[in-house]
Amino acid sequence: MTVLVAIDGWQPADWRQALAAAMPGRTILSTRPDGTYAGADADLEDVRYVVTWKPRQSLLDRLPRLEVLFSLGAGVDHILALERLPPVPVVRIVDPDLTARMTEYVVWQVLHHHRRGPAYARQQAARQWRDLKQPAAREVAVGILGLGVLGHDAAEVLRRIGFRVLGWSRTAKTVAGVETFHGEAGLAPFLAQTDILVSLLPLTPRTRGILDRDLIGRLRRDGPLGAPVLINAGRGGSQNQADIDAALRSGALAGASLDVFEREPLTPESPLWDAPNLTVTPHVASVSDPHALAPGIADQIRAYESGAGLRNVVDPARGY
Ligand code: NDP
Ligand code: OXD
Repeated sequence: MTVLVAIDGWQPADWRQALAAAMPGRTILSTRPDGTYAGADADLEDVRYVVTWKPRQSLLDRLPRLEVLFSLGAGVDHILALERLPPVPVVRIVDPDLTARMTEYVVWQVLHHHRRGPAYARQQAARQWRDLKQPAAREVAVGILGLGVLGHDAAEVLRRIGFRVLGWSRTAKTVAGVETFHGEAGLAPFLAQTDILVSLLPLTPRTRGILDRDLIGRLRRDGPLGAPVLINAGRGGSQNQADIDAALRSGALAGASLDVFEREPLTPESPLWDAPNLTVTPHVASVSDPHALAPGIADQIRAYESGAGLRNVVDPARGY
């Protein structure tokens, strides 16, 4: 029951090593760092599990006995976009390590804008000593698009810090202390009350391009920050970068933080690098750490082989 580590863009060797430590005695094959597999078809015949980030279609087509695809990300758009999805369950990462890292990022960026980080950085560069008006957290509403595993945790921590927290999801949700909205009908009232918008949405046909000029124009405009702020750590395909750039330059957005982009890496020519009050991070809001995540994947494989069901299986029709 061989495991194949099929990774494009991250370090396959780190994952192979971490999985070998978590599943001693198991044959573990892996791709080269460019995502290609150098071995023969015969090696691949016993592959039952693929552990993957951005798998190559040509490699998946060579696995006659594949039983489960494990995504190394919480997001599975990189798998569901394949031309021929193998007819096996797709399991995504849900893990306290990944969740805690994302909550750190969201809290970091919310506080950065709330505590006037971009303005103080400019003042420091100009050697200026001047205090700026600072609202209390309770006066600021943080709206989270996507109240799933990651959105839920970030909402709870932000609420404990004192922010008013709102959340939007596809289906109705109850989260203590969080004002929840759902579906198309819930979007307008959610946006109209939001000062800092955080997107933790998966990329699906319904969420593609949702963070655009129209949505920005529906955010609360008379809030304590002067204009709304946008933070996207979900997927770049959900944002219209030209609209965000224009909104930052016109003042329709007071600031933004983007960890994900329509095309990654963001090219050196992109105007976003110079957009005012924008923080750019290179898709690192929550990295998948091999040593933290490999034991959970190994446990799932052992449970599956002993007849227990798989957890965190994605619904391809829903898209996440
Ligand atoms: P979940 O599947 O647990 O949550 C997704 C949430 O989005 C759910 O609340 C879901 O609603 C909501 N949602 C989906 N589609 C819609 C829609 N059309 N309208 C309204 N709400 C919608 O995912 P996670 O929280 O684990 O992860 C979220 C995303 O974060 C991942 O898909 C990935 O893209 C991104 N991510 C980014 C990372 C980074 O480093 N930048 C790292 C990890 C993840 P409902 O609850 O009703 O199903
Ligand atoms: C993920 C990611 O989906 O790292 O986990 O983007």
